[in-house]
Amino acid sequence: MAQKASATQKTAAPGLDAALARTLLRGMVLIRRFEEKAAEAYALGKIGGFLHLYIGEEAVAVGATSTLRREDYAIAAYREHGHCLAKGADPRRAMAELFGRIDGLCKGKGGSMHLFDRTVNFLGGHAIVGAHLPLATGVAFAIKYQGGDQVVVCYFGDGAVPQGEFHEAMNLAALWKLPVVFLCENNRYAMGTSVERALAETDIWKFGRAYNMACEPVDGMDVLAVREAVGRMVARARAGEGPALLEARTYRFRGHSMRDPAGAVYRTKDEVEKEKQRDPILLFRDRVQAARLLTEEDVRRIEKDVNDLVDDAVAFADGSPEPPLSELLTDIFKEG
Ligand SMILES: Cc1ncc(C[n+]2csc(CCOP(=O)(O)OP(=O)(O)O)c2C)c(N)n1
Ligand SMILES: [Mg+2]
Repeated sequence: MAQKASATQKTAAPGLDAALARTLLRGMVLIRRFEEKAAEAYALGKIGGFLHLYIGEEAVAVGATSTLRREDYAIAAYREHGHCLAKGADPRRAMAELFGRIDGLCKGKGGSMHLFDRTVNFLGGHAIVGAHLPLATGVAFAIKYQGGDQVVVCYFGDGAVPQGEFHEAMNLAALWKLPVVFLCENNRYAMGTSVERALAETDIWKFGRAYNMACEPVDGMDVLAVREAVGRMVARARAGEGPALLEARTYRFRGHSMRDPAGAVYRTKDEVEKEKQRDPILLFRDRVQAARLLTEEDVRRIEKDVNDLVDDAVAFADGSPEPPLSELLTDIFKEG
């Protein structure tokens, strides 16, 4: 009995039970492992083009998605493997897309920056910084126009904030009370440019005030904090109370892309090491173990299951053929 009481106390998160702890931990471990394997495959020349890793930021996509229904929408920029997997995409088809193979989510024609999965309402994967924010507002407009009750979560980086599209999208969303949650992943850099060098106001959440929308910062390394904040904003949006801007403070442990593997030119070693102490997976793992929601054995099993799943995804991608020449002119928008 005494043990039970102390376990409840240490949980310190209302509604967190073993099943939810498992789901959140597994979701983050899956993204981490998927990307570690993708980095290996990239080094082996199996993935062409760019590859931007989300490692370090997993708590944002997993915490946010845990508040969504399957029919809700998510839309993201080009560092989107995590958001796509969190929304429920099949890791095999996601990996095959990175490999440029026919069984990929977009038949191998989109690649790493253009994952898209209509079956789970994941709307991309957008490589032009800031360009998907007006799309998110447009989707939210369509939902309202059609009388639906879905919500859109729009992930974007700090690098999109000085863009005009950010402000246009926020203004219309607020003016028309649209069901969209703008979720800025502030990892403090846009390629090699720090937010201090790019933004007149570095507390990004405060831009929400200018557009009369709910806004606040949230610890992006704490999956439960993200879940709590996004959950509240999603509930408001679903109830017709309009959009929100959240600033998740996070950090990418790797460089901008595989062409800048460590991001060592514009960040100090000390800074990176300090941030790694706040690894969202380790923090959450320790927390749920301390609260006795999961045992060490449970954690090991989750890691093993995920490793097997990702190995299988790589084998699937490897075995999938390249798109045939006949696919060259399909899926292309053409008027008239
Ligand atoms: C309109 C536009 N300008 C410039 C670029 C080149 N570019 C690619 S990624 C990037 C940085 C974006 O940083 P951020 O939005 O913070 O996302 P993060 O990479 O940190 O996830 C830039 C400037 C681009 N893709 N689109
Ligand atoms: Mg950034």
